[in-house]
Amino acid sequence: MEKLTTVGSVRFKVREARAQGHTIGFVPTMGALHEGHLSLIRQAKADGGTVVVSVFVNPTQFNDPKDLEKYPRDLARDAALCEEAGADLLFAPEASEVYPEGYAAKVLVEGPLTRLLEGYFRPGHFDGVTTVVAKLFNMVQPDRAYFGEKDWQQLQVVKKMVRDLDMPVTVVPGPTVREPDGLAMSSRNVRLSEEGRKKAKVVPYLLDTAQDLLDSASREMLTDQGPVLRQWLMTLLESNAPDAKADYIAVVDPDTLFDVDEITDRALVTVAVHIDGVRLIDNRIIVRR
Ligand code: PAJ
Repeated sequence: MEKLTTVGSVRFKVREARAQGHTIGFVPTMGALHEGHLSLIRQAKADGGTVVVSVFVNPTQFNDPKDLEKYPRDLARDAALCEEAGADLLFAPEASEVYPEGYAAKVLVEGPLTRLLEGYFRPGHFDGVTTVVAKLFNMVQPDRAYFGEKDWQQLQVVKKMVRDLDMPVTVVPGPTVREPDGLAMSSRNVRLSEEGRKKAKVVPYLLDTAQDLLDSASREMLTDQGPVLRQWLMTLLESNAPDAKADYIAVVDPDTLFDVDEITDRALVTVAVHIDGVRLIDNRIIVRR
């Protein structure tokens, strides 16, 4: 695996790989790699061709400067993990390479998809994500780019950007990887205290319970299961983790992210909860049976 830091060098290496007849799979990350990231790299590897991984803690997507400052960074460890998972090229540019002095362009997806949920609670976040992902796509020019379902809304926003701007890349989703107790892997989990880590189990518990609740709502022929479920889950959070604070618990259409009332086939349950000073997000598809 080769480590690259400049746009010029990544372009050169990608061009070389293409000349050898390889397609390009790309996994953008902010580092602090865990099994969630590594599963995307392995997925990319399994699809064949050359696999490029980027590690770049993108300053423009952090709406909270403290969050950016506290973001864990360990490039040597990340490089070793990338190599082990099968990456061919690691692209880890400095902030000045991505946003040189005087940089002024932005790529935005407008509308409810970026205003709802994460967009509401983290203003400007998705503008930073779409700008950096568009730039990374231009730098790497991948055939396929892999994004985790853990960040469901991000995945939908990136798909929309690609569709609306006719970007020649296929967005490939990867399933959420979880700890043995169900907590979704996240670079922020290391910030949880021992106590907080135990409390965090409430998040996957809520998502699992959501399916059971939908099953009983259907048996009782309840209508408006969306708002009913949301209320039940809110109550469940309050009783199981009284000091946790939910930014949102929502039952939405998986594509548009609009609240759903009647669940006719499937819905996405998505949550953002502050536990022990750490903001955790997670989601799960539930199905009407
Ligand atoms: P980051 O949080 O490092 O995540 C990189 C990729 O890994 C994203 O596609 C994310 O959805 C995926 N991922 C994270 N945790 C996962 C898990 N438990 N299971 C499966 N996939 C998981 O998301 C970003 O970085 C940035 O916004 C980025 C797209 C790199 C733009 O800066």
